[in-house]
Amino acid sequence: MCAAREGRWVRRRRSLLLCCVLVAAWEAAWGQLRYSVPEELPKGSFVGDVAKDLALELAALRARGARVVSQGRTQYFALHANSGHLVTAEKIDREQMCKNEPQCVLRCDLIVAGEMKVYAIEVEIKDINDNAPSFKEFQMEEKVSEMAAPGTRFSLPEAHDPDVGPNSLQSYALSGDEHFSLSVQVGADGEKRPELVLAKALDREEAAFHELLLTVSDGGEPARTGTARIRVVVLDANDNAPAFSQEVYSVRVPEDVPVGSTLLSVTATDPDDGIYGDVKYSVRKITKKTSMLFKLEPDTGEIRLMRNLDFEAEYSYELEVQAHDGGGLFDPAKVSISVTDVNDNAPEISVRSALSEISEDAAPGTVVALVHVQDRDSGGNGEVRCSLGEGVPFRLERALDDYYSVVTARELDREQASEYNVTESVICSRAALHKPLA
Ligand SMILES: [Ca+2]
Ligand SMILES: [Ca+2]
Ligand SMILES: [Ca+2]
Ligand SMILES: [Ca+2]
Repeated sequence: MCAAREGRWVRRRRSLLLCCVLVAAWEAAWGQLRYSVPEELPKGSFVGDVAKDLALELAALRARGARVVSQGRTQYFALHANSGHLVTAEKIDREQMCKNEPQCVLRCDLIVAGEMKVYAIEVEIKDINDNAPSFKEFQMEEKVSEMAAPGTRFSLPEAHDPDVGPNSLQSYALSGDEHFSLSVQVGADGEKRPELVLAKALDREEAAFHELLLTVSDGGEPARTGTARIRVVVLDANDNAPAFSQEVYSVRVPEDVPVGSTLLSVTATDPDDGIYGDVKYSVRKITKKTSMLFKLEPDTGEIRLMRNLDFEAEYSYELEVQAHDGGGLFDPAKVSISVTDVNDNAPEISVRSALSEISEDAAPGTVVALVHVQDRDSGGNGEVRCSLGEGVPFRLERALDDYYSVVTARELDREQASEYNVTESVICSRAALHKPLA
């Protein structure tokens, strides 16, 4: 029988065969012949010159019905009758016959029936490097938090090479990224176990994936290799606070801006993923009065006007806002809203003092009324010019800032006009440079 020699089974088989041989009173000779051939030879390849090595006559071998016998189903060897050579009868795969056994020996018997003799033959099947080391999966994924500390280890899949000795798996190598290095642990069983080591801190916002190539080599000549692609997925951590585009947002708006208008938008960005990067806006500090005028939209950062502004009542507002992400990190900013004046007030004229009557011989320049003129707008919008109507014998003189005196321009003549409504003839309007009140 030609089969793998495997410990106990081989011993049991030997004794069984020996027993049979003794019973049959055959003359047996053990282990006299031993050959060595590489695996995977084509059928009919030369193994050994049996006739020569046993010093048997070729003619006698043929005449006495010599043959090679294996007990298993497969006959791996045959005797070439013309040459007396032992040849392969099948292609032999060492990996299939002997798996990881360091030595693979097949046995068969040469039986010379005419002489009642049996010769045991051992054929060692030598390994050739006909298998490349390989991984079960060519593509794999490893998930690593961006907060993982350098030095953290992650197990990698092991490769397998069914060849033995130097033709089997010898080394691993990793390429692709400076963030990772390779460590190979050798177990008590001598197995090499590759591990991924985090060499440099990760940042998902910088690189969310890392593509690595794990290569395994055997020690054959030439060496064969196998590869596996490793995709490291970096898991997000909330390592970024939202950041406003400006520390202070300033805006100037006219006091007549319509209610509901968006006055400005504050914007913050957060490069994290999912809720860690989801920015919402809120008011951090505001007076009660200001809070009734402005509304901050939590999703967009828009600040909208809720009530009419009035420059004359208040022309500047300040509030503090903040942007926060879903992980509790935030950033504050200041908002300054300045209200600009619009010409929305008409001058108000009031008579502070007036004579109810005057003698017609009063000297020109006699004061008959004191008029106060006020415009609640400021600057140019509050500048007022006053005059008197046509055809009255009075003129207007500026008395003090907002005060005007109405004085007689010439001598009066009671016979021509006995009564004047002086205060009604005072006309005030905005300075010519500014648009008239709508
Ligand atoms: Ca190999
Ligand atoms: Ca092999
Ligand atoms: Ca992050
Ligand atoms: Ca964040």
